[in-house]
Amino acid sequence: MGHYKSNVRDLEFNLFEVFAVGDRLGKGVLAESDEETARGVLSELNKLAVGPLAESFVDADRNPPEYDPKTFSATLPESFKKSYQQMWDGEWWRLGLTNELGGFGLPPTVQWAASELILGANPALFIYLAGPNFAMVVHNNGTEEQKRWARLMIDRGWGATMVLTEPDAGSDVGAGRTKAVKQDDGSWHIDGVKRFITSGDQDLTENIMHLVLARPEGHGPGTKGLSLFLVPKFHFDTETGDLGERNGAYVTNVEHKMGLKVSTTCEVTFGQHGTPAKGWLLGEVHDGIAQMFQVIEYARMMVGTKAIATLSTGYLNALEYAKERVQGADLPNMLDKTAPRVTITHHPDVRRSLMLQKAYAEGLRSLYLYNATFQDQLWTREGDEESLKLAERVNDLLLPIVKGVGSERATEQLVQSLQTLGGSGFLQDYPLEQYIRDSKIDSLYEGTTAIQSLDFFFRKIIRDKGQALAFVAGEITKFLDSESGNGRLKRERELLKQALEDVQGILGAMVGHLTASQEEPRSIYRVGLHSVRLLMATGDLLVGWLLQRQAEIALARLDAGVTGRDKAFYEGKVAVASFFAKNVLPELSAARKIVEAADLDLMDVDEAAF
Ligand code: ST9
Ligand code: FAD
Repeated sequence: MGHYKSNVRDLEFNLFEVFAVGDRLGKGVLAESDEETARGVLSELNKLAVGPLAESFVDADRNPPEYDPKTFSATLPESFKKSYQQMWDGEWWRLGLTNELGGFGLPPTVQWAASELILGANPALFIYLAGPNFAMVVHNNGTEEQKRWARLMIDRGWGATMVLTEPDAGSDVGAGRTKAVKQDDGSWHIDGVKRFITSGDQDLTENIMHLVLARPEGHGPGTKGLSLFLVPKFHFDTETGDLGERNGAYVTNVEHKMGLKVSTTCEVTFGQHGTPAKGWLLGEVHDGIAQMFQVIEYARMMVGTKAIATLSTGYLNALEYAKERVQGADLPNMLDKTAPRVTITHHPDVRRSLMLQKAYAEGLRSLYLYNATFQDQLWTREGDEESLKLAERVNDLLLPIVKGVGSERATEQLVQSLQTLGGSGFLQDYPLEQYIRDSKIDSLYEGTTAIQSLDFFFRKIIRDKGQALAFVAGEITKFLDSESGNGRLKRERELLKQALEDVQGILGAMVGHLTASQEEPRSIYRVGLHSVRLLMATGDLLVGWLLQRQAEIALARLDAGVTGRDKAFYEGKVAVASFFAKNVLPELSAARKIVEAADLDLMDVDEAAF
């Protein structure tokens, strides 16, 4: 068996029992798909994921890409290329595309559920598959001519990159200095050095389309002065896609990293090696940051899902080990030196840790799929303008939680998964250490957690005037007020109600700090000191709520008399919801007290005193 342990049962439970995705299928743009099609896709992809895709996961880590400075090129390990080819040949790249561009006609919920399988088995494979999806952004924003290029990108299987970061412009993208100079033929010459560019070079595809942010001469400062340019690695015949001359965008370094090694992270130098780096303005409009955010939104969802996928397989590996590892006596018999030895699942602390891992793995899976239900509505365009606008707002609100909380909790809980294996977890015989190394990046790229938390507070709550948040809070309140569950999980509902009040309390205090900053500008530091706390607390609230929604369905199934594996599955759903409510949600009251008592002491500490 390979390293990857998927959880298709839980994916299907979320899709068809919790979020009733089946009701959407068979209509409009989803006319060609029904529940059976969706289940079939998951089942087929699962076979590929646990087998051929997972197969190169370890080898590609131990034999990372090689960079040749003479040819400015990166070569990937053969094992990985084989996995990629199998994924490509299976046409899985169609999964995220609209019908118009050759997609499977499945909604985002099913797309993301399927994506989890690739992201859990071998995340870099998914990342190298960016070409078709980025082509969709080119298609949506491009001129008629560029729409044709988008189709070439898809038909010829080109790779693609998103190029924002520079040595002095990381979180602060607007500090970018790479410039663009207009040419008489309508193209632009790009000049500058970008760093940390994922998939900047590889030998999987014949061409790579770089989506580059650069500042046209004379444009103003900050992100608003940036425009988005299409810069191919090779020029191409715009009718046939046949390759021409090499363009002047060269990979001048490939980084050596802690993890996710097979995903190349490149320095890309534009226009500084004797050949101009020619680019074309996307859509012939200067709207670069907004256009790039269409890519970023997709990538942030991907990064959160990647982290959660890895956490899930980490937990399932730990669980399998714990069920077999015999060590020590049962605690009540601890003084009896002859007592039978038990598997470590008998030890309370191992149980506590495993249940917490399960809570975050399954609760966060439910969260990214809940987020995707709003993307479904945007995909099908069902509902009136107002409800579509709301779906957009709620999607925007949830994205930093999926990305920020998903990655932080995955990092934290994967360390616990490793801990479950004791010393063995530290060995490369098990996948846990690689999971930790490969997923650490998720809290860093696509905007660090601090950036997600500022986005969440300032843009997704304050600028939104709390509308999306009020909708989600309303959904939780509806759940709290409903009578289902026959009075069971009553205590858990009370704890959830308290958690909702605590998050509202945290937010109220932060809005107060923000308002106070109009009189006392330094008060805004109080927001910055606690924005990550707010993000994480909201994540816990949503995980607690979604686990209880799942438990409610599970109780109904149990009442109906399910047996065997289903019985165990549903009992697990009730147990995990109850555990999370009792063991995690009360911590939000402490978080609230901290934020309500926020002061500026920390900001007054002299740097020398750190
Ligand atoms: C990176 C890549 O890290 C990592 C991995 C790449 C992998 C990609 C591969 C993807 C895989 C795909 C595979 C598909 C396969 C499918 C197959 C299926 C099987 N939402 O607040 P302001 C916009 S890349 C939307 O003033 P500042 C908006 O236009 C590097 N838009 O910002 C706004 O204007 P307005 C990632 C937003 O202070 C404008 O920006 N780097 C949002 O100027 C200005 O906004 C980062 O992420 C939003 N949330 O700049 C940088 N926010 O207000 C992180 C802003 O008028 N830093 N806009 O609407 C930040 O995000 C900063 O907050 C900042 C600040 C740069 C935005
Ligand atoms: P900095 O911005 O210097 O941040 C350092 C620390 O300061 C962080 O903890 C951060 O949270 C904190 N910080 C910074 N600003 C603030 C603030 N205003 N408020 C609070 N805290 C703050 N970029 C691309 O363009 N394309 C890619 O394909 C790509 N792929 C990547 C792949 C890898 C493996 C890596 C490591 C990076 C990649 N990046 C890519 C770049 C990535 O998006 C940035 O590293 C990230 O946005 C953070 O920028 P930075 O590294 O410069 O850190």
